[in-house]
Amino acid sequence: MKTILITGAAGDVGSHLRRELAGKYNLVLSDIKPVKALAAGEKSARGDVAKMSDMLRITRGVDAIVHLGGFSVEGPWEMILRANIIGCYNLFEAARRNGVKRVLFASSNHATGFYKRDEKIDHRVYPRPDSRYGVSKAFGEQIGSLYADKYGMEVFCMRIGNVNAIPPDKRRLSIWISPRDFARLVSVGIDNPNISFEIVYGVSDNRRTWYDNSNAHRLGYQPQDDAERYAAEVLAKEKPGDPRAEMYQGGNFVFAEIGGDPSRMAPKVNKAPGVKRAPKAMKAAKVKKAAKSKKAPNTKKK
Ligand code: 15L
Repeated sequence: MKTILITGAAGDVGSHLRRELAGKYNLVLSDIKPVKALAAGEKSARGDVAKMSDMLRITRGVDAIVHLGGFSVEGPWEMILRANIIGCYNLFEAARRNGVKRVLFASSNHATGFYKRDEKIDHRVYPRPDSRYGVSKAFGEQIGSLYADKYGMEVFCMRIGNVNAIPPDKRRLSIWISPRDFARLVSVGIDNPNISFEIVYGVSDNRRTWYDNSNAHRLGYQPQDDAERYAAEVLAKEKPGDPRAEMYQGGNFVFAEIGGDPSRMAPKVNKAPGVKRAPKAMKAAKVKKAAKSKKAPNTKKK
């Protein structure tokens, strides 16, 4: 039986995963806080992702790592830097030094949160993070790419939507993943022998999906759940949200801290194939540019 290290094992996602994977693998459960009530086949290994010495200790002797550890929402830069940038580097570097080839990285839908909800994106699109948190997830994917290319590690990046027993709101009807589907996806990442570097979306088979998840399916992922089953219940409880947040896949993460207008943050022209520019944002950017180019009132005429 393979021995799998799960970082961030005491968190919500880690707790779901621990329950779903019980008996399938030996689990080494790591978190900054103690992991409680260990069952047969489970070991605890306390560690802080920001400390290289801890990461070197906990990654020793495992067959694969599921890296869930870090800061899991938007936060102050210092927190994101410590837990998600330094922490993620430490994890990959410690794995490399200990000869652990396979790393599953918990990326997030917020690495691509600036895509609009009427766009369908696949694993090849350019990241469009919606937050410092989203940037840290794009960084984790890129560290993974570097370690796969340079050191031959096997890296499986999961852009996770929302792991929950039931989808909590309308946005999550498109990005929800049931705990058992998440465990199925993680098992693909652990057991598929042909992984070098892959990006997949961590979502169930949702009718309202924004993702073309064919890469996950190609690698063997067969989700069994669909958020639509809960749609009537979820929509009946949905309170009217901010219409601006509803335009973007990342929801509230998109306009937090920019004075409430995402069009102010219209991304610069990106000519990479498959990356579309949001038409309204483009219009707003043009209007702003035109306004800027007009002469200021106190400009002297010659
Ligand atoms: C995430 O990446 C977070 O870790 C999780 O807490 C949720 O906010 C989720 O995204 C989401 O977008 O629902």
